[in-house]
Amino acid sequence: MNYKFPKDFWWGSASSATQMEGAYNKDGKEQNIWDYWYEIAPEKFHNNIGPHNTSNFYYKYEEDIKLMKELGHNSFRFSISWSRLIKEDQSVNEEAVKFYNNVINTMLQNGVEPFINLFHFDMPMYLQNIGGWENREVVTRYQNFAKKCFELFGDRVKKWFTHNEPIVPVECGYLGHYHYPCVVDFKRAVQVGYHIMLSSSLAIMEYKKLNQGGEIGIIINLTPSYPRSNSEEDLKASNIADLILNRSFLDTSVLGEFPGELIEFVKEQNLLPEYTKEDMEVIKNNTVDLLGVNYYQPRRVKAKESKIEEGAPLTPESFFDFYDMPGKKINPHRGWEIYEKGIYDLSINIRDNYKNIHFFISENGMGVEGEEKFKVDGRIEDDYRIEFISEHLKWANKALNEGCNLKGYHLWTFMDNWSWLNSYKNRYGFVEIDLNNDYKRTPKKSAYWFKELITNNGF
Ligand code: BGP
Repeated sequence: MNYKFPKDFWWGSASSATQMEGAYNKDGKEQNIWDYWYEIAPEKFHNNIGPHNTSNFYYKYEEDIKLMKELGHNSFRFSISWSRLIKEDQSVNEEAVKFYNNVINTMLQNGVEPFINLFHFDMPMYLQNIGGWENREVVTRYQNFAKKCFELFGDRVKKWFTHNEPIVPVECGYLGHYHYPCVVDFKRAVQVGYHIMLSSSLAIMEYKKLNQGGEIGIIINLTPSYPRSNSEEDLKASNIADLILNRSFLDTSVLGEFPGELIEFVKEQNLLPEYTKEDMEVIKNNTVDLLGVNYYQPRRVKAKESKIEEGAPLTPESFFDFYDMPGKKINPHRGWEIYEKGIYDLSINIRDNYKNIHFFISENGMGVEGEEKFKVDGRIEDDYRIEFISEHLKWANKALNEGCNLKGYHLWTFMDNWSWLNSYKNRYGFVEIDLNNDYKRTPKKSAYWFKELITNNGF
């Protein structure tokens, strides 16, 4: 064996409430932005498949958790649906409490540790209607939701995460048209980003008060920024991309402060959000215990060359251009670059610049369209996924050997799930879902390969 991992390494996978639960309007669940958006614009979703048609974990969680155990997983990250747990009148939905208790207890009975995330892009519609993350009141409502989750489940759950990919609601919802409310407005986006980070610190504060003996962190998608060249202009462009898209979230979570350079930039561009000194103190005093890092692709950057159209709104991309590096490896289905060494580079960055905090790869994965064509005797032979995972793990292993505090690896995702605008176009799971046959679960070849890897704790 060439690549050995430490004892107690966290092996497993991740998913999120909206993407896997189903039962979108059952047992007291209220609407979130995805349910609403699908209702008003179903044509935006690939093949018109919305969040109403997910893998039905709500009804099949026992079968799924047993399968996780059979496949050797020791941990699984999922999220609690805010709009399922807390009703518009702010009371707790007891049906939801029952469901999440059942899930957590079943996981513990099967030796699969629950890692719970509190926000995975799923703002309740009753809160979006009062401004969503733009409204400071929603930050307080999130703080109450987080506290309630700790009180209800924290006796058994010892790994908590405040947010998944805090940049995404900002970038896709307020700097693009990929998440509701589809606004392009840099100033509003900065306010949203600031409030999300504040909400994270407030949740950490609540967690610490309860002294439940677990750990709390955040999950950030790090896209290491690589400049086209070492020219001053390219380096500057790459630095600004890193500052806005990575460090806004990473520095704040781990070091308790927004980078000075970022504050300067925001002031210069007249983008300063509304904030208070008290809130900045909360951010300073409530940093994370651990970090989840989602890694899919790097960001190749060059100095701005393209012209900004007259009247076009200001966005982060007003300050840099993407560099289409010749010869780069691409996943043709998702269009994302595959650059395995990125996992090593970001690990070294965390070791050297972020207190060598302990972290794990909380998402990494390969979305593939049309996987049925790889079926042999009823099983998808996804050798490309095995190669993808093992090539990333080789670099993760090197990072470990060089002193990085890496604690685990979770694949996105356990079973094929519904994904935002792409619905089921690209499949990521260890386990195939048959949409035409009551969401029947069938493990792919990679699931058995991964099982063996976990059994040997290496490959
Ligand atoms: C991450 C999200 C996941 C998941 C994944 C794959 O950014 O945390 O929710 O969707 O990306 O992306 P996609 O499904 O868009 O291909």
